[in-house]
Amino acid sequence: MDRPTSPSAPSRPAEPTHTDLRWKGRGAPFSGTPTSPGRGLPFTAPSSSAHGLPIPSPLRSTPIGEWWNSDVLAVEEESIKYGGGPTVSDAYTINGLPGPLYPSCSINRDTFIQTVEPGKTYMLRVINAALNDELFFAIDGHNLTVVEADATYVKPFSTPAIMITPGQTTTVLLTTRCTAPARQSFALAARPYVTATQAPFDNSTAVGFIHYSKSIPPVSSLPRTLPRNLPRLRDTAFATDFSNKLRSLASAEFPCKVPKEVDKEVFLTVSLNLQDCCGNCTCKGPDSKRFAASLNNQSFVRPPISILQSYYSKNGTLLEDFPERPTNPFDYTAKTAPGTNMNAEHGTRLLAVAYGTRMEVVLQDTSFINADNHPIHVHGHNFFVVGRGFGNFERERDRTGYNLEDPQERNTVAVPSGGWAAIRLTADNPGVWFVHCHLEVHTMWGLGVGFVVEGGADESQSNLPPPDDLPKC
Ligand SMILES: [Cu+2]
Repeated sequence: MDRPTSPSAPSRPAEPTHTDLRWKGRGAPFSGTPTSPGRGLPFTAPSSSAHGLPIPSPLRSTPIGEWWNSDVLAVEEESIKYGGGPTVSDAYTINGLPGPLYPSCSINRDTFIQTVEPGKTYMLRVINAALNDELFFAIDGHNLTVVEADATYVKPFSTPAIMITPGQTTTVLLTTRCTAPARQSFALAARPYVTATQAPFDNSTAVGFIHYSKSIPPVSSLPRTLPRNLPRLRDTAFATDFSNKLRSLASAEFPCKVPKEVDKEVFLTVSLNLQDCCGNCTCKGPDSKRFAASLNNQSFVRPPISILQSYYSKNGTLLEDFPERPTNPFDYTAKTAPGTNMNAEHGTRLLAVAYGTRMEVVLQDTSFINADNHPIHVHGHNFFVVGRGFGNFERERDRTGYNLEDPQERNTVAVPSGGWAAIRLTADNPGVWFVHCHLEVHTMWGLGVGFVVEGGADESQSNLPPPDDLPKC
C-alpha cells in the first residue's frame, strides 16, 4: 500500500524495511533491516570501529526472529482456510540462531556467540522480527543503555532488559566489564512477553552468548543458565515500566514536535472477534466459529485492486466512511458475557483526513475473547505516545496526564493488554497508509485500516501520480 511520497514530503527517519502483506515477508530469521536516525549521535560514541558509516558501526544488528519447522505459508493458509488459530512457532532465533535450548539443533553451529573486550562500549541494534510475539531481551549480568527506538533517539536510560514488539527496533549500548571477568561467558536471551490468557504460545527461549575472549569456545562448555535479569513471561509490570521510560530527547537539536493541540480526535477499539460460521463451511475456531479481528468492529478486507490505485482512479469502489469512534460504545475491558455477539463487520472502509490534520488517536484494547497487548503500527508517519493506561480510557481524566513535553516518538506502539494508548501525529505525508496490528496473525484476521492523507494545496504537498508504465492488470 505504500509508495514513495512527493519530493518535498517531510523527511523523517525511515522505519525498518519490512512487509505486512503475508507471513512470508517476516517469517524469516533475518527479516527486518534497521535504519538509523541519520544525524549526529546525541550520546557518547561506542568504541567499536567505524566503517565509513554516518554513525559508528554497531556490534551488530540483532534481529530476533521466530521459526517454524514446517512451511510457514502452509501454517498461514491453514488458518485462513478454517479460521482457527495458527500453529505456534517452534523456536525463537537470535541472528537466525536458536541456541542450545532446542534439542534438535546443533548447539555449536546454531548458537550466536559474540566475542567482546573488557572496558568497551558496543552498540546492539535489536529488531523484533518475530511474527506473533512481543519479546523480552537481556544479557546476563549486564545492564543495557537504551538510546533509540524506531529510528528516533530517546533520552538514554539504563535497564536490566528490554521489551520489544514485532516491528519495533531498539538500539542499546552495552558497556563491558572494566577488566576481564573470571567467568568469560554471559548468556543473552529472548523469550516472549505473554498477555493473552487463553491463547497457545511458543514457550521457548532463544539463547546466545557474549564471550570475553578473542576466540569462540565450544558451546558445550558454556553455562546453561538463563540471564537472571530476563523478565518472566507475564511480567507486565516490567513491560509497563520499560515503556514509560522511553522519552524523546526534546532538545534544541532534536526537538519534539508533538502536536500540543489537535484538530481531530479518533477513538479506535482494538478487538479480536469470533465470526459465525457460514452454512456449509468448516470453522475451527472456538465454538466452531472463525477468528477475526477489528478496529471499531471493522475487520479490514484487502481489495483486489490496490487502494492507492482506486484512490487515484476515483473508481468509486472505496468509501472513506470508517467510523471514527465505536458505533455502539460498551464497557471495553469488562469480562465478556457468555453469548455476546462477537461478530465484526467486514469491508474496506477508509479513514481519511485533510493534509496537515493534527490528530489524536486513542487505541482502546477490548476483552473480546482475550485482552491482549497489541503493537499498533502506522505506516508513513511517526507519532508520539502521549499517554498509556489500563482499563477504559476516560477522556476528561486521562487527558490531564498526557506527556506533551517529551513523549516517545515512534511508529509502533504497544497498546497495553486491557488498556489504552493515546498517540498524536500530524498527517503530513499524503498517500494511503496501512495502520494495523504488528502481530501478523491479527492483521491476517483484519486488524487494520487504510489511512488516507489527502494532498495539500501546494503541488509539493501532493502524492506523485501513478507512473505511465503502471501495469494495467
Ligand atoms: Cu493485535
